[in-house]
Formats: sequence, C-alpha cells, structure tokens
Amino acid sequence: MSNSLPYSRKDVDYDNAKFRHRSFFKVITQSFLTSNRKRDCISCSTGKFLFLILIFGVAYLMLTHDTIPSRVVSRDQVFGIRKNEDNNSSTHDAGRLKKFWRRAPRLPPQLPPDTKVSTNGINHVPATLDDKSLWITRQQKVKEAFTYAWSGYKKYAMGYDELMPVSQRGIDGLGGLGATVVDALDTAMIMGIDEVVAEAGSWVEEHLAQRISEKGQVNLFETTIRVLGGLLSAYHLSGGEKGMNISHAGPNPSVYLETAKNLGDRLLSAFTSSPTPIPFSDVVLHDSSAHPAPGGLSSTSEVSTLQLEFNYLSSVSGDPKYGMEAMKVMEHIKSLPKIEGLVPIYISPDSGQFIGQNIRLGSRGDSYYEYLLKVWLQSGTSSDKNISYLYDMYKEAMNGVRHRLVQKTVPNGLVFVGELPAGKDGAFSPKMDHLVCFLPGTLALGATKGLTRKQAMANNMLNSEDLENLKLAEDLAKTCYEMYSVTSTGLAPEIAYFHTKEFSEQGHDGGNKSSEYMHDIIIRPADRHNLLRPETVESFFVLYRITEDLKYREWGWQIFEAFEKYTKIETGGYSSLDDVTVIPPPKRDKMETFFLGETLKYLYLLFGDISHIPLDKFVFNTEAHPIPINLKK
Ligand code: DMJ
Repeated sequence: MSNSLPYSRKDVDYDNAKFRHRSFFKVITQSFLTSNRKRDCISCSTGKFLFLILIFGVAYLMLTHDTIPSRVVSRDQVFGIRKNEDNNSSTHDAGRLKKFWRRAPRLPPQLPPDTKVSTNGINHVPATLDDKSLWITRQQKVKEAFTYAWSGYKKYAMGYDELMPVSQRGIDGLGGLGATVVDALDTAMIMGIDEVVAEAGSWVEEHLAQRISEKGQVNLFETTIRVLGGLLSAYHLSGGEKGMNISHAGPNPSVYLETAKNLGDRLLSAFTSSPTPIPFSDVVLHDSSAHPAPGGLSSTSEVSTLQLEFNYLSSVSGDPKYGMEAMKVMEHIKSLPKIEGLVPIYISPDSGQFIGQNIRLGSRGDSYYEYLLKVWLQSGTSSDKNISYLYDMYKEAMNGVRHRLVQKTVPNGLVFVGELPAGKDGAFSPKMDHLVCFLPGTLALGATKGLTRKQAMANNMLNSEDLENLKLAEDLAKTCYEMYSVTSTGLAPEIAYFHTKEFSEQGHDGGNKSSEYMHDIIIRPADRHNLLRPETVESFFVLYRITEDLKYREWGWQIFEAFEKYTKIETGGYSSLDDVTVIPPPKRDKMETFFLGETLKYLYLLFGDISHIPLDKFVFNTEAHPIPINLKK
C-alpha cells in the first residue's frame, strides 16, 4: 500500500499561492525569470550583473515595504487586541525576513468583522467603530431600553422593590422601600428623561419618608448602596448643592437630602448597637434597632461598602456623625492581619475579627477592594493624608491578587482571578464569579486615578505597578467578555470555572461551539443563570474612558444586543435568566433593580460623550450612583 498522501505537496503550495497577494515587483520578476529573455541575459556577463541588481532591488523593496494586503485584517487587529506584545524589533525584522522567504498563505476571503453574524444569532450592524453617529444611535437604543424597563415596572410594580416581568407583578425583596424607583432615578437624570425623573421623584416625595418610618428589617449594605446612594446622587445631580433644581423635573432636591438623612439616621443604629466598629448586618427601620445576621457574621464586603455614601451624607448635611461611624470600620480593618492584603469574606461584629479562611473577590469579598480605592479617591487623593492608608491597603491587596489569585487557562491563556477557599495554605480554586468582573474597572481606575492613560503617561503618573495593574485590567476584561461570548445566548453565567493545568472538567461548556474559548471556560449546570448584572459593562465603561480603545464599546454593544434579544419581555420589562447556555433561555421572572441603576447606566455612559460624569470628578458607588470627589469637610 502506498504511503503517499492523497494530494501532492505542489497542490498545497499552489492553493496557498492562489490566495497570496502578489506585488507588482513580484509579477515583473516572475515573468522575467520565466521568460526566454532570462536565459539570453544570463548567458552574458552584463546580463548577469543586471540580473543581480534586479534581484537585490526587489529584495530591498520587499523588506522595506509592508506587503501584507491591507484588506485582510483579523478581528483582533480591528479591535486593537495586540498579540505577541513582547516582540522586540529584532524579532520583528526576523519576521520580515521570514515573510520574504516564505510568505504566509492568504486566508480565504472573509467579511469585515462587524458585518459578521455571530453564532449566537446576534446581528452586528455594519459599523465603522469610530463613527460618532453610530454611538449616538446605539446610546439612544440604551435609553429606549431604559424607558421600556421603567414602563414595565411602572405598569405592574410601581412602589415595589422589583418587577416580576413574567408574572406581571411586583415583589418586595429588599425591605419595601421601592428600591427600583430610587435605583433608577439618577439613571433617568443622566439620560435626561424628564418624564421618568418626575415620576420617580414624585414617588420619593410622596411615599418614601413614610415607608422608611414604617418598614421593618432591611439589610444595611443593600439599603445603603441602592437607596441611600440613589438619593444622594439624585440630590447632587439635580443641583442640591447649588440650592436649585437643575434637573427640570421632580421635587426640590432638598427632598432627596431630607429623605437620605432620615434613612441614614436609622441605618446608623447598625454601627452604634455593635460592640465593635464592625456594624450589624440588619436594621429594623421603624424602631431603629439593629441585629446581626442569622449566624452572627457580617460579610466583609458589606461592612466596608458604606463609606462613600456615609461620608457624602456628612458632607452635604454638615453632620460628621455618618462619615465618622462608617470610617471606623476601615480604620479597624486596617489593624487586622491579612494575607498580602487579601481578607476572608466573613467578619464578626462581636469580636471584630475576620472569621474563616475563605478568600475571594466574588460575592461577600468584591466591593471591599473597590471601596479601598474609591473612598481614598473620594477624599481628593493627595489632599487628605489621614486617608492614604486606604490606598496603601488597596495597592497591597492588588499585589496579593496578582501574586496569589491570578492564573491562566489552558489551552488559550485567558487570565482569570480564582479563589482560596481554605486560605493561603489551601488549594487554589479556578472559580470566578461574574461579580469579579468589577475588578478590571477598579484596577484601571486605580492606575490612572480617573485620567486617560494618555494623560497619565504625559504627566508621568504611571509607575510599573500601575502599568501591571492596567495590563491585568485589560486581560481580565477580555476574559469577562469571553464569559459572554462562550454561551449560546451571548450572556454570561453567574459563575465560571476555568480549565487549568491542574483542573479540568468535561462536558460543561457554554453552548457556543464556535467560541475559541469553549475548552477554557467551564459552566456548571447550577451556575448558568444570569441576573442582568452590570460588572462587565461597568469595567468596559471605565476601560473605554481610560484607554480610549473602541473595542470596549463594541463589546458592550454585543452584550446589550444579547440582553435585548433574550431578556426583553413582550409585556414589559426585562427578566433574569435561568440558563444562558440554551436557546430559548428559560426566564427567571425578576428584573433586578441594578439593571436600571447600573447595567443600562454604564452602557449609556459607555456609548456617550467622555466628558459626561468624568472619572476624575466623580466616584461611582458600588451601585453606580455617582458621588462627587473632594468633599466639603
Ligand atoms: C450590585 O448590587 C452591586 O454592584 C454590588 O456591589 C454587587 N452586586 C450587585 C450587582 O451585581
């Protein structure tokens, strides 16, 4: 039996040559080399000399001109994704030489990337990504989505915490303070939708004070970030500090501040009832009593994600008590032992100590790291020396993240942040909650302090640690994007595991068989839900502002389209999903308040003018409510 291949080597070379671009010089040389004149010329010495000059001339031109056809551009090149970034110039030159001797085969003709139809069925509108009008149109689509979400909520659930869009009713999952109204209010202000500002603002004016005085148990953290944060940012954006209503709709801004003070006074009992500076997790609003969570422990992220809001309340009310209580938490945590800045996810209000070993940047850990940076930024960075310990804690923690939690997947080297469920001496778990996708944005913000990368470089502000953090931010943002791309719906699961050298698990892919990262990302059946969370688009927003790289806008648009396609409910509102890996995805029947408060707000700002709510003048609380930097003391 013959061992020969069913095709000859020549055929392959021919096929490759067929698709290869041939320059004008090459055509001339080749016809010269193959013509009879070649033989005539080579037989005489002048001819030999001329022939040599011609060969050298052609070689020179090929080495000094980029002869790769400009129309054949990979998707990564379009989005500015740099591969082999570490290549130095000598390898570059070597590459040119290689190209000269053996040119890469031209790929078969393909559509430009933005005319592709993705495998999860979401159409990508043909786009020149730097076309301003494209982003105006896309921003308008987000505004329409917000109006649609609000109308559904208003129709079926006005005054309830959340909308159940499939059942077409409301539910009080957060204590009954109309959380969607307050979470959505400043988004409507930012989008300039006066009608919604008027509706939400009037509801606050007419109902919220009464609810606050009558309602029972609420969670300190959730109520602070959504309701207190929402009221305070509405106060600022509507012109409260200027003593006027600049939002042209809704009540006098003082209503927001008075309601915030009323709420803040009751929430303070969580701090003052605790025997240590660590607050209890729950407050009963009507009698201002506070209680630990069942089991007695508070989440580390919850006790350390109150300070932006309480500090700002002190600043605008002129009463220092709010900020003082909240900052005692940070001062106390500063004194506790840590693992390279990393902390366990539970803390006891009784002993004031961390409990357990579990370290992660996902649920119960996440915004601890976010607020270390943002509370420091809020104080106006260099101006307040008393607070610089927070920035030191942040930097130490990010070094700890890089050293202990960052790994790469096999086969394709995606960078992810895993967990240490049994502490520093226990095994590494390659698990990453979608919640961790806040980290790229925080890392980028921490590197440039809200300036663009260009500005920060020009001002010589970036040290090597900042650059490393910025690089990690970009790598992680890519991973977060791929957590969406890898599923059939184009929407991320709540939790992903990653295939590493030590860890693999078969049979749990995201359903998008054509994803390059199908074998890198593992999605277990219990983790396939999507709650309309904001973290990934939040990071795209921050990274776009800082790097000015349009790929973040484009990625955000793809995610928005997937939300539109799979989570929009015909009768009104948007719904969380039970399973992002199947089409059609089963609905979970809940529109979380942060879809209006965060997800749509960040998408709107991502597509909009970069001077709108600038990152060096505002910090966004963890629920995306912007709070101005540099407080009045
Ligand atoms: C929001 O309530 C906040 O962003 C919080 O910090 C984490 N979880 C949700 C959104 O996913």
